[in-house]
Amino acid sequence: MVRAVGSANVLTDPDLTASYECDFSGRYRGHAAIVVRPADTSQVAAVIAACGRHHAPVVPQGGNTGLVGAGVPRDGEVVVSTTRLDQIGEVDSARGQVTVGAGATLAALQAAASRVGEDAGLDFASRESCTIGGVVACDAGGARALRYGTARARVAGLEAVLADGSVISRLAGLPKDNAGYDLVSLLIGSEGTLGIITRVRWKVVPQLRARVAALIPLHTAAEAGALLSALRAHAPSLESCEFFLDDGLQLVLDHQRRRSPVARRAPLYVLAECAARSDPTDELADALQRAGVEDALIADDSAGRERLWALREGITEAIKAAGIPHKLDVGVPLAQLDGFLARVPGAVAASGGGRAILFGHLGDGNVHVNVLGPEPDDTRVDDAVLDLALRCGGTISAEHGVGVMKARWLERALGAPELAAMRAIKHALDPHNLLNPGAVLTA
Ligand code: 2HG
Ligand code: ZN
Repeated sequence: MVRAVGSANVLTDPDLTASYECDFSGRYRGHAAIVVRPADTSQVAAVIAACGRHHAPVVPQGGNTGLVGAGVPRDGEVVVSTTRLDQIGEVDSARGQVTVGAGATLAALQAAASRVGEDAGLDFASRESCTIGGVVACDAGGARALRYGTARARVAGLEAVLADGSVISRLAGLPKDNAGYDLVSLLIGSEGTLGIITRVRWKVVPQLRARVAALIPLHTAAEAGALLSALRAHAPSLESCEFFLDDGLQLVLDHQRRRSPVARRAPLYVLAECAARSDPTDELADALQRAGVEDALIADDSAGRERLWALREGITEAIKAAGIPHKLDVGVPLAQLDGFLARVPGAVAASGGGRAILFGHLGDGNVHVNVLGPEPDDTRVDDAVLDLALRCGGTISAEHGVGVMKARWLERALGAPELAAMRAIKHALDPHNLLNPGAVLTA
C-alpha cells in the first residue's frame, strides 16, 4: 500500500483516521484498518488490486457527507479516500462539458463552471464538502433536480476502477454512444459497490443570473401541491420548489439565533426559486397570483435570497445540533404527499416515539423525515417510515441512497426478481464482495 501511495498517504494513527470513521449525522461509525489516500486513477487501481490480493474489503469515501452509512467503515475495512483526485479540467463550452476528478467538491465544480458563464446544474447545502465521485455514486439530487434532473442527468461519462483493479474509461462525452451495455449508468447510484469512480465527464448548463425567490406560508400540503401546479404552468423559469414545516423553521431560527422573517406563521412553507436570462420576478408574481397566494416574502437580490435559503438549508445543521437523527430520505407520488405527511407523526409515535421534522423537495415528492429521540441502533422508526412510504406508492430512497441503513429493505421495496438481478450483477463484477460490502445489498 505504501508503495502505491507513499507512506504519508496511508493513515493508521487513530487521531488521523477518526474523522473518516464517523458519518456526518453521527449515527454510523466503525473502525478502519487503514485509510489510504491515492492521488490518481492508477494509484486507486494499485490500491484496489492490493486489497484484492489480501482479501481486505474496501469502503470508498469522498467528502464523507453521506447520510445512509455507506461511506464509513463498519468493521475494519480499508477506507479509500478520493479527496486527492480533485483536478478539474477546462470547461469545453462548445459541448458544455468538463472532466472532473472524483475528489473535487461540488462547490469547486460550480466555481469552475461559473468562471466561463456556465452552471453545474446541481446544488445542495453540503456543496463545500461533498465530492463529485460521491455525488455520482449515490445519484444525488438536491433542489435543482426539479429543473435539471439528478446527478445522473449531468453525467456524460465516467472512469472507474473495478473490483479486480482494472480501469474502465468512458470520458469522451459523446452524446451518442450506444456501444454495448451502459456500464456508466450502472455505476451511477451504485454507492461504491460495483466500482470506485475516479473521474466524471460532467454536463454543465448555461448559467442563469437573473433570480428571484419566494417564501410562501401555507396551511396544507394540498395547498402546496396546487401552488406547485400553478408554478409549473405559469413560471417556466421555475428552478426549485422546496418545503418545510413550522417546527423546522423554529428549530432553524433558534439555532441561527434569528428572528422569523415571516410575520404570520403557518403550518407549512414553500420556498420557490425562478431563474432566467432576464428578470423572472413578474413571471413568478403572476404565477403566485394565479395560485391565489396573498402572502409571500419575495427576494430578488442575492443577499435576500440567501437569507431565505438559509432557512431551508439550515435545517440539517440545526437538527444535528439537537441530537443524532434518524435520517429517512423517501419519495412519494405528489398525489400522496398530503396523506404521507399527515401519517408520519402517527407512525413515529407507534414505533416508540420521537420528534419528527419533515422537509424536502416538494417538486420531486422527496421528503426528508428526520427523527430525533430514538437511539441510533433502534430501527423501529426507520421501519415505520419506510413502510409508510412504500404503502403510499413511494420509494425508500429518493436521493441519499440505500447504504447500509436500508439494505435490508431493498427486497421488500423492489421485489425478489429485481433484487436477484442486482445480486447477480454484484457477483459478476465483484465476486469476492470486496467493494463496500453490506451497502445496498445485505452481505
Ligand atoms: C437536503 O435536502 C439534504 O437538505 C439533507 O438532502 C437532508 O438532512 C437531511 O435529511
Ligand atoms: Zn435533499
